[in-house]
Amino acid sequence: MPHVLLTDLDAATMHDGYGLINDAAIAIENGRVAWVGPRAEAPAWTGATRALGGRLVTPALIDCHTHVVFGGNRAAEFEMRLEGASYEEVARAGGGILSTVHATRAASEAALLDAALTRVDAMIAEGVAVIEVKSGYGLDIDTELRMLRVARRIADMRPVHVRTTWLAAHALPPEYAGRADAYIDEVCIEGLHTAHAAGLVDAVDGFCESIAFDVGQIGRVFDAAARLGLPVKLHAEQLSHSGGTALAARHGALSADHVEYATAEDARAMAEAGTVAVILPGAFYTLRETQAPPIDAFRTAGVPMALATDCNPGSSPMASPLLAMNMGCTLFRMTPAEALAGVTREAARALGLADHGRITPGARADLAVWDVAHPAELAYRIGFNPLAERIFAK
Ligand code: DI6
Ligand code: FE
Repeated sequence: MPHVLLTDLDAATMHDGYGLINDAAIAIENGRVAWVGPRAEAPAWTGATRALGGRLVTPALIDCHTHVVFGGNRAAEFEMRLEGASYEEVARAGGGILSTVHATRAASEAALLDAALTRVDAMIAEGVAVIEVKSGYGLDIDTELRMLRVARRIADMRPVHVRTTWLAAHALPPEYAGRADAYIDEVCIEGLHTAHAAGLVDAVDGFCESIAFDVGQIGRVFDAAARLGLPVKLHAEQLSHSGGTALAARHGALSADHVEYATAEDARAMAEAGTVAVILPGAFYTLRETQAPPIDAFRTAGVPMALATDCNPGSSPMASPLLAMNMGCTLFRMTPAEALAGVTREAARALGLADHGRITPGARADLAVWDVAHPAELAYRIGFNPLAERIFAK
Protein backbone atom coordinates (compact mmCIF):
# COMPACT_ATOMS: atom_id res chain seq x y z
CA MET A 1 0.00 0.00 0.00
CA PRO A 2 2.32 2.80 -1.18
CA HIS A 3 0.47 6.16 -1.26
CA VAL A 4 -2.96 6.32 0.27
CA LEU A 5 -4.87 8.93 2.18
CA LEU A 6 -7.39 7.29 4.50
CA THR A 7 -10.08 9.85 5.16
CA ASP A 8 -13.30 10.24 7.04
CA LEU A 9 -12.34 8.19 10.08
CA ASP A 10 -11.71 8.42 13.76
CA ALA A 11 -8.16 7.54 14.64
CA ALA A 12 -6.66 6.45 17.91
CA THR A 13 -3.06 7.59 17.92
CA MET A 14 -2.28 6.22 21.36
CA HIS A 15 -0.30 9.12 22.73
CA ASP A 16 -2.37 10.03 25.71
CA GLY A 17 -5.34 7.95 26.83
CA TYR A 18 -6.95 6.96 23.58
CA GLY A 19 -5.48 9.98 21.77
CA LEU A 20 -8.63 10.02 19.70
CA ILE A 21 -8.87 12.39 16.74
CA ASN A 22 -12.39 12.82 15.42
CA ASP A 23 -12.91 13.18 11.68
CA ALA A 24 -9.29 12.30 11.07
CA ALA A 25 -7.19 11.35 8.09
CA ILE A 26 -4.08 9.20 7.83
CA ALA A 27 -1.59 9.50 4.99
CA ILE A 28 0.41 6.39 4.16
CA GLU A 29 3.59 6.44 2.07
CA ASN A 30 5.64 3.34 1.37
CA GLY A 31 4.06 1.39 4.19
CA ARG A 32 4.66 4.08 6.79
CA VAL A 33 2.39 6.66 8.35
CA ALA A 34 3.35 9.95 6.69
CA TRP A 35 0.81 12.15 8.41
CA VAL A 36 -2.10 11.84 10.84
CA GLY A 37 -4.46 14.54 12.05
CA PRO A 38 -7.82 16.23 11.54
CA ARG A 39 -9.05 15.69 7.99
CA ALA A 40 -9.53 19.42 7.51
CA GLU A 41 -5.77 19.87 7.98
CA ALA A 42 -4.68 16.99 5.73
CA PRO A 43 -1.79 17.75 3.36
CA ALA A 44 -2.35 18.30 -0.35
CA TRP A 45 -2.54 14.78 -1.74
CA THR A 46 -1.93 13.38 -5.22
CA GLY A 47 -2.05 9.67 -4.32
CA ALA A 48 -5.06 7.41 -3.91
CA THR A 49 -7.76 8.24 -1.38
CA ARG A 50 -10.03 5.92 0.56
CA ALA A 51 -12.94 6.87 2.80
CA LEU A 52 -13.51 4.61 5.80
CA GLY A 53 -16.90 5.96 6.75
CA GLY A 54 -16.27 7.27 10.24
CA ARG A 55 -14.92 3.95 11.52
CA LEU A 56 -12.43 3.74 14.36
CA VAL A 57 -8.85 3.12 13.29
CA THR A 58 -6.26 1.88 15.78
CA PRO A 59 -2.79 0.50 15.30
CA ALA A 60 -3.05 -3.16 14.26
CA LEU A 61 -2.88 -5.35 17.36
CA ILE A 62 0.31 -7.02 18.60
CA ASP A 63 0.24 -10.33 20.47
CA CYS A 64 3.55 -10.06 22.32
CA HIS A 65 3.50 -13.41 24.18
CA THR A 66 2.43 -16.62 22.46
CA HIS A 67 3.35 -20.27 22.19
CA VAL A 68 1.35 -20.88 18.99
CA VAL A 69 3.72 -23.57 17.66
CA PHE A 70 3.06 -26.91 19.40
CA GLY A 71 1.84 -30.44 18.77
CA GLY A 72 -1.31 -32.02 20.20
CA ASN A 73 -3.57 -30.48 22.81
CA ARG A 74 -4.19 -30.84 26.54
CA ALA A 75 -7.96 -31.35 26.85
CA ALA A 76 -7.30 -34.42 29.04
CA GLU A 77 -5.28 -32.28 31.46
CA PHE A 78 -8.10 -29.75 31.46
CA GLU A 79 -10.40 -32.53 32.67
CA MET A 80 -7.87 -33.58 35.34
CA ARG A 81 -7.61 -30.06 36.65
CA LEU A 82 -11.39 -29.75 36.77
CA GLU A 83 -11.38 -32.84 38.97
CA GLY A 84 -9.05 -31.06 41.38
CA ALA A 85 -5.43 -31.61 40.23
CA SER A 86 -3.37 -28.42 40.26
CA TYR A 87 -1.23 -27.22 37.33
CA GLU A 88 1.90 -27.97 39.38
CA GLU A 89 0.67 -31.49 40.29
CA VAL A 90 -0.01 -32.29 36.64
CA ALA A 91 3.46 -30.96 35.72
CA ARG A 92 5.22 -32.96 38.45
CA ALA A 93 3.42 -36.11 37.29
CA GLY A 94 5.06 -35.71 33.87
CA GLY A 95 2.02 -34.11 32.20
CA GLY A 96 1.65 -30.44 31.55
CA ILE A 97 4.38 -28.89 29.41
CA LEU A 98 6.10 -32.30 29.04
CA SER A 99 3.06 -33.88 27.41
CA THR A 100 3.15 -31.13 24.79
CA VAL A 101 6.89 -31.79 24.42
CA HIS A 102 6.18 -35.43 23.47
CA ALA A 103 3.59 -34.36 20.90
CA THR A 104 5.81 -31.61 19.50
CA ARG A 105 8.87 -33.84 19.15
CA ALA A 106 6.71 -36.33 17.24
CA ALA A 107 5.24 -33.74 14.86
CA SER A 108 6.67 -32.88 11.46
CA GLU A 109 7.55 -29.33 10.54
CA ALA A 110 4.60 -29.28 8.12
CA ALA A 111 2.16 -30.51 10.78
CA LEU A 112 3.41 -27.94 13.31
CA LEU A 113 3.05 -25.17 10.74
CA ASP A 114 -0.44 -26.26 9.77
CA ALA A 115 -1.65 -26.33 13.36
CA ALA A 116 -0.01 -22.99 14.19
CA LEU A 117 -1.62 -21.30 11.20
CA THR A 118 -5.14 -22.04 12.46
CA ARG A 119 -4.30 -20.15 15.65
CA VAL A 120 -2.52 -17.36 13.79
CA ASP A 121 -5.52 -16.96 11.47
CA ALA A 122 -7.78 -16.44 14.48
CA MET A 123 -5.45 -13.68 15.69
CA ILE A 124 -5.22 -12.01 12.27
CA ALA A 125 -9.03 -12.06 12.09
CA GLU A 126 -9.02 -9.85 15.21
CA GLY A 127 -6.63 -7.33 13.69
CA VAL A 128 -3.25 -8.70 14.78
CA ALA A 129 -0.24 -7.77 12.62
CA VAL A 130 2.66 -8.80 14.89
CA ILE A 131 2.92 -12.10 16.76
CA GLU A 132 5.69 -13.16 19.08
CA VAL A 133 6.29 -16.93 18.95
CA LYS A 134 8.30 -18.89 21.51
CA SER A 135 10.07 -22.21 21.29
CA GLY A 136 9.99 -24.29 24.48
CA TYR A 137 8.12 -27.48 23.60
CA GLY A 138 11.13 -29.22 22.06
CA LEU A 139 13.60 -29.13 24.95
CA ASP A 140 16.20 -30.66 22.66
CA ILE A 141 18.19 -28.61 20.19
CA ASP A 142 16.70 -30.14 17.04
CA THR A 143 13.08 -29.68 18.07
CA GLU A 144 13.62 -26.20 19.48
CA LEU A 145 15.17 -25.19 16.14
CA ARG A 146 12.29 -26.84 14.27
CA MET A 147 9.79 -24.80 16.29
CA LEU A 148 11.55 -21.55 15.43
CA ARG A 149 11.84 -22.44 11.73
CA VAL A 150 8.08 -22.99 11.78
CA ALA A 151 7.66 -19.63 13.53
CA ARG A 152 9.66 -17.91 10.77
CA ARG A 153 7.64 -19.70 8.08
CA ILE A 154 4.40 -18.30 9.51
CA ALA A 155 5.50 -14.90 8.18
CA ASP A 156 5.97 -16.38 4.68
CA MET A 157 2.52 -17.98 4.74
CA ARG A 158 0.48 -15.11 6.20
CA PRO A 159 0.59 -11.28 6.14
CA VAL A 160 1.94 -10.93 9.66
CA HIS A 161 5.25 -10.05 11.31
CA VAL A 162 6.74 -12.72 13.56
CA ARG A 163 9.23 -12.17 16.39
CA THR A 164 10.87 -15.36 17.61
CA THR A 165 11.89 -16.14 21.18
CA TRP A 166 14.26 -18.88 22.37
CA LEU A 167 12.55 -20.54 25.36
CA ALA A 168 14.51 -23.78 25.84
CA ALA A 169 14.56 -22.98 29.58
CA HIS A 170 10.83 -23.75 29.81
CA ALA A 171 10.89 -27.16 31.54
CA LEU A 172 13.40 -29.91 32.29
CA PRO A 173 13.04 -32.82 29.84
CA PRO A 174 13.01 -36.34 31.34
CA GLU A 175 16.40 -37.27 29.85
CA TYR A 176 17.98 -34.55 32.03
CA ALA A 177 16.12 -35.45 35.26
CA GLY A 178 18.30 -34.41 38.20
CA ARG A 179 20.73 -32.60 35.88
CA ALA A 180 19.15 -29.20 35.38
CA ASP A 181 22.49 -27.38 35.26
CA ALA A 182 23.74 -29.66 32.49
CA TYR A 183 20.49 -29.02 30.57
CA ILE A 184 21.05 -25.26 30.86
CA ASP A 185 24.61 -25.60 29.48
CA GLU A 186 24.11 -28.29 26.86
CA VAL A 187 20.70 -27.37 25.45
CA CYS A 188 19.65 -23.88 26.53
CA ILE A 189 23.03 -22.21 25.94
CA GLU A 190 24.58 -24.47 23.27
CA GLY A 191 21.31 -24.52 21.34
CA LEU A 192 20.97 -20.76 21.63
CA HIS A 193 24.28 -20.35 19.82
CA THR A 194 23.15 -22.68 17.04
CA ALA A 195 19.72 -21.06 16.72
CA HIS A 196 21.22 -17.58 16.75
CA ALA A 197 23.75 -18.51 14.06
CA ALA A 198 20.83 -19.75 11.94
CA GLY A 199 19.09 -16.37 12.32
CA LEU A 200 16.21 -17.89 14.27
CA VAL A 201 16.30 -15.86 17.50
CA ASP A 202 15.03 -12.33 18.18
CA ALA A 203 14.92 -12.64 21.99
CA VAL A 204 15.59 -15.08 24.83
CA ASP A 205 13.07 -16.16 27.50
CA GLY A 206 12.89 -18.60 30.41
CA PHE A 207 10.46 -19.94 33.01
CA CYS A 208 11.65 -18.95 36.49
CA GLU A 209 9.55 -21.06 38.86
CA SER A 210 9.84 -23.88 41.39
CA ILE A 211 8.63 -26.37 38.75
CA ALA A 212 11.11 -25.01 36.18
CA PHE A 213 14.40 -23.10 36.67
CA ASP A 214 15.83 -20.93 39.42
CA VAL A 215 17.29 -17.44 39.27
CA GLY A 216 20.88 -18.71 38.99
CA GLN A 217 20.07 -21.00 36.06
CA ILE A 218 18.06 -18.38 34.19
CA GLY A 219 20.81 -15.84 34.93
CA ARG A 220 23.31 -18.01 33.07
CA VAL A 221 21.02 -18.18 30.03
CA PHE A 222 20.62 -14.39 30.18
CA ASP A 223 24.41 -13.92 30.33
CA ALA A 224 24.73 -16.04 27.19
CA ALA A 225 22.04 -13.93 25.51
CA ALA A 226 23.91 -10.75 26.45
CA ARG A 227 27.13 -12.08 24.93
CA LEU A 228 25.19 -12.56 21.66
CA GLY A 229 23.60 -9.12 21.91
CA LEU A 230 20.09 -10.59 22.26
CA PRO A 231 17.38 -9.00 24.43
CA VAL A 232 15.80 -11.05 27.21
CA LYS A 233 12.34 -11.48 28.76
CA LEU A 234 11.06 -13.84 31.45
CA HIS A 235 8.05 -15.85 32.66
CA ALA A 236 8.26 -14.53 36.21
CA GLU A 237 6.25 -14.82 39.44
CA GLN A 238 3.43 -16.75 37.72
CA LEU A 239 2.74 -19.38 40.38
CA SER A 240 4.87 -18.12 43.27
CA HIS A 241 7.37 -15.39 44.09
CA SER A 242 10.69 -16.73 42.80
CA GLY A 243 12.74 -13.56 42.24
CA GLY A 244 12.29 -13.59 38.47
CA THR A 245 11.18 -9.99 38.01
CA ALA A 246 14.15 -8.64 39.98
CA LEU A 247 16.46 -10.83 37.89
CA ALA A 248 14.77 -9.62 34.69
CA ALA A 249 15.14 -5.99 35.78
CA ARG A 250 18.84 -6.52 36.64
CA HIS A 251 19.36 -7.80 33.10
CA GLY A 252 17.46 -4.87 31.55
CA ALA A 253 14.80 -7.29 30.23
CA LEU A 254 12.30 -6.12 27.66
CA SER A 255 9.52 -7.65 29.74
CA ALA A 256 8.57 -9.74 32.75
CA ASP A 257 5.49 -11.78 31.96
CA HIS A 258 2.58 -13.12 34.09
CA VAL A 259 3.87 -11.38 37.28
CA GLU A 260 0.86 -12.30 39.44
CA TYR A 261 3.12 -12.68 42.51
CA ALA A 262 5.29 -9.60 41.82
CA THR A 263 5.60 -7.07 44.65
CA ALA A 264 5.66 -3.28 44.80
CA GLU A 265 9.44 -3.51 45.14
CA ASP A 266 9.60 -5.63 41.98
CA ALA A 267 7.47 -2.99 40.24
CA ARG A 268 9.93 -0.24 41.20
CA ALA A 269 12.87 -2.29 39.88
CA MET A 270 11.00 -2.94 36.64
CA ALA A 271 10.16 0.74 36.22
CA GLU A 272 13.78 1.70 36.73
CA ALA A 273 14.94 -0.86 34.15
CA GLY A 274 12.19 0.02 31.64
CA THR A 275 10.92 -3.58 31.82
CA VAL A 276 7.33 -3.98 30.59
CA ALA A 277 4.87 -6.04 32.66
CA VAL A 278 3.13 -8.40 30.23
CA ILE A 279 -0.26 -9.23 31.75
CA LEU A 280 -1.65 -12.64 30.72
CA PRO A 281 -5.21 -12.97 32.03
CA GLY A 282 -5.92 -16.07 29.91
CA ALA A 283 -3.53 -18.13 32.07
CA PHE A 284 -4.89 -16.60 35.30
CA TYR A 285 -8.41 -17.49 34.20
CA THR A 286 -7.61 -21.01 32.94
CA LEU A 287 -5.64 -21.97 36.06
CA ARG A 288 -8.31 -20.42 38.30
CA GLU A 289 -5.51 -18.40 39.90
CA THR A 290 -6.64 -16.14 42.70
CA GLN A 291 -3.60 -13.86 43.07
CA ALA A 292 -4.07 -10.96 40.63
CA PRO A 293 -1.00 -9.11 39.33
CA PRO A 294 -0.29 -5.86 41.25
CA ILE A 295 -1.75 -3.54 38.60
CA ASP A 296 -1.91 -0.59 41.02
CA ALA A 297 1.74 -1.01 41.98
CA PHE A 298 2.66 -1.08 38.27
CA ARG A 299 0.66 2.11 37.71
CA THR A 300 2.18 3.84 40.72
CA ALA A 301 5.73 2.86 39.78
CA GLY A 302 5.17 3.76 36.12
CA VAL A 303 5.67 0.25 34.73
CA PRO A 304 4.31 0.01 31.18
CA MET A 305 1.71 -2.77 30.92
CA ALA A 306 1.20 -4.95 27.85
CA LEU A 307 -1.54 -7.57 27.44
CA ALA A 308 -1.25 -10.80 25.46
CA THR A 309 -2.99 -14.13 24.91
CA ASP A 310 -0.16 -16.46 26.07
CA CYS A 311 -1.78 -18.78 23.48
CA ASN A 312 -0.60 -22.25 24.52
CA PRO A 313 -2.16 -25.71 24.90
CA GLY A 314 -2.00 -25.83 28.71
CA SER A 315 -2.46 -22.71 30.75
CA SER A 316 -4.06 -20.46 28.13
CA PRO A 317 -5.75 -22.20 25.19
CA MET A 318 -6.88 -18.86 23.82
CA ALA A 319 -6.17 -17.15 20.51
CA SER A 320 -8.21 -14.00 21.09
CA PRO A 321 -6.47 -10.72 21.95
CA LEU A 322 -9.90 -9.08 22.24
CA LEU A 323 -10.81 -11.56 24.96
CA ALA A 324 -7.46 -10.88 26.66
CA MET A 325 -8.43 -7.18 26.67
CA ASN A 326 -11.82 -7.96 28.18
CA MET A 327 -10.27 -10.22 30.84
CA GLY A 328 -7.59 -7.64 31.66
CA CYS A 329 -10.37 -5.18 32.44
CA THR A 330 -12.85 -7.49 34.15
CA LEU A 331 -10.41 -9.64 36.14
CA PHE A 332 -7.70 -7.05 36.90
CA ARG A 333 -9.53 -3.71 36.64
CA MET A 334 -7.29 -2.44 33.88
CA THR A 335 -8.98 0.42 32.06
CA PRO A 336 -10.12 -0.14 28.46
CA ALA A 337 -7.55 2.50 27.44
CA GLU A 338 -4.81 0.54 29.22
CA ALA A 339 -6.04 -2.63 27.53
CA LEU A 340 -5.86 -1.03 24.08
CA ALA A 341 -2.40 0.40 24.76
CA GLY A 342 -1.48 -3.05 26.11
CA VAL A 343 -2.11 -4.77 22.77
CA THR A 344 -0.55 -1.98 20.70
CA ARG A 345 1.99 0.53 21.99
CA GLU A 346 3.13 -1.37 25.10
CA ALA A 347 3.13 -4.73 23.30
CA ALA A 348 5.51 -3.18 20.76
CA ARG A 349 7.69 -1.98 23.62
CA ALA A 350 7.70 -5.49 25.14
CA LEU A 351 9.13 -6.72 21.83
CA GLY A 352 11.60 -3.86 21.42
CA LEU A 353 9.83 -2.67 18.27
CA ALA A 354 10.17 1.08 18.01
CA ASP A 355 8.07 1.61 14.89
CA HIS A 356 5.01 -0.56 15.58
CA GLY A 357 1.92 -0.09 17.73
CA ARG A 358 1.31 3.61 17.14
CA ILE A 359 -0.25 5.78 14.49
CA THR A 360 2.41 8.41 14.30
CA PRO A 361 4.59 9.71 11.44
CA GLY A 362 7.30 7.19 10.62
CA ALA A 363 5.51 4.22 12.23
CA ARG A 364 4.57 1.21 10.16
CA ALA A 365 1.10 1.67 8.71
CA ASP A 366 -0.30 -1.60 10.09
CA LEU A 367 -3.81 -0.57 11.07
CA ALA A 368 -7.04 -2.10 12.35
CA VAL A 369 -10.36 -0.60 11.24
CA TRP A 370 -13.24 -1.29 13.62
CA ASP A 371 -17.01 -1.08 13.41
CA VAL A 372 -17.35 0.54 16.79
CA ALA A 373 -18.31 4.04 17.91
CA HIS A 374 -15.90 4.21 20.87
CA PRO A 375 -12.62 2.38 21.62
CA ALA A 376 -13.91 1.10 24.99
CA GLU A 377 -16.16 -1.22 22.96
CA LEU A 378 -13.11 -3.26 21.96
CA ALA A 379 -12.60 -4.44 25.55
CA TYR A 380 -16.26 -4.41 26.55
CA ARG A 381 -17.78 -7.14 24.40
CA ILE A 382 -17.21 -10.87 24.78
CA GLY A 383 -17.30 -13.04 21.67
CA PHE A 384 -18.01 -10.31 19.13
CA ASN A 385 -15.39 -9.38 16.58
CA PRO A 386 -15.97 -5.85 15.30
CA LEU A 387 -12.95 -5.83 12.95
CA ALA A 388 -14.00 -4.31 9.61
CA GLU A 389 -10.61 -4.44 7.95
CA ARG A 390 -6.96 -4.92 8.73
CA ILE A 391 -4.43 -2.87 6.76
CA PHE A 392 -1.04 -4.57 6.56
CA ALA A 393 1.70 -2.37 5.25
CA LYS A 394 4.28 -4.90 4.11
N1 DI6 B 1 3.80 -20.39 31.72
C1 DI6 B 1 2.72 -20.50 30.96
O1 DI6 B 1 1.66 -20.04 31.22
C2 DI6 B 1 3.07 -21.21 29.73
N2 DI6 B 1 4.46 -21.44 29.92
C3 DI6 B 1 4.82 -20.96 31.09
O2 DI6 B 1 5.97 -21.02 31.50
C4 DI6 B 1 2.27 -22.47 29.72
C5 DI6 B 1 2.94 -23.64 29.17
C6 DI6 B 1 2.07 -24.85 29.17
O3 DI6 B 1 1.34 -25.16 30.15
O4 DI6 B 1 2.11 -25.56 28.15
FE1 FE C 1 3.84 -18.17 28.32
